Amino acid sequence: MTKRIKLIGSAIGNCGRLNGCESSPYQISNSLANTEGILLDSDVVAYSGGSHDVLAQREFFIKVAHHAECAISKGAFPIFIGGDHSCAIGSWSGVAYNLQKQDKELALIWIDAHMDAHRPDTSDTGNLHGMPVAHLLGHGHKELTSILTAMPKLKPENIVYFGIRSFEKPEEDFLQSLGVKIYYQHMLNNETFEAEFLAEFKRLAQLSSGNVGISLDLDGLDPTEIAAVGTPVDDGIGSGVFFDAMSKININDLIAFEIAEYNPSLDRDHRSMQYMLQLLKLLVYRIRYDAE
Ligand SMILES: [Mn+2]
Repeated sequence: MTKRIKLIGSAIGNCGRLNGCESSPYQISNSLANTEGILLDSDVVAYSGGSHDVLAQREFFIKVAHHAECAISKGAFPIFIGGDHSCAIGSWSGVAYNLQKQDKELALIWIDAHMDAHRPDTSDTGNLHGMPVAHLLGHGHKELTSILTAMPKLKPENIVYFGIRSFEKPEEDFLQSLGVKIYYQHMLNNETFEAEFLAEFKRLAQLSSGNVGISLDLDGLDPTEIAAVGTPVDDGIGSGVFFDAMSKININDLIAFEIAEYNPSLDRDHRSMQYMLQLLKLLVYRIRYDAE
């Protein structure tokens, strides 16, 4: 029997710099069905609150987290589609809660140009898409660190960053004080990325007994190839390099996958959409047919 896949969309965009990401889950699930013939069981949760309305955000993330928790408890593989990257608070809170109930731990690989590790008091903009990692680690608005459970969703030693090249000092100081492992973009290149990524994936798989998540902020990739993001930063991981690495991970150790920050209004040549469709197709095939 093949593993069931559940697409869980977070239609939220106003916690980022530009609006637009909120339509991404609809566009991606439709394009996957129309272009690649892959129709996934999907639920999209739409956010309708203000950009700094913490209580509305809490209600939204609780809904998304419930979908995530429910999918995993039924043995399905969640593919999370954002949304600006604040969506990660809902998705990974749900996954982590499910694991915590079984005395297990989530490990997470975070691919991003940015650290997303601001706390409300260090962020100039107050935009939540710059804060999801801090919240998953248990720091920030109480309303958002307590989605489904008051327990922190991630241990600092269970998250590893790749692609980092734009950040503020308070974020770096915060992560360093916790001992979070960071592969800055300047430490790796398109020749060395794959070996380090696969080694970290394997290490986290052992540490979490096979419960590794990957959250891909599209702006972690090279913006000359993947341009449809609101906060592009020069350089970045080659999109083909990341694709190849994803084709080689042990798929049995991957518990869920997330794509965030795709902004359809910036995708003039549709290259970013084409890339995501190929990546999701790879993932869907690997989960359905490679998984044991
Ligand atoms: Mn991000």
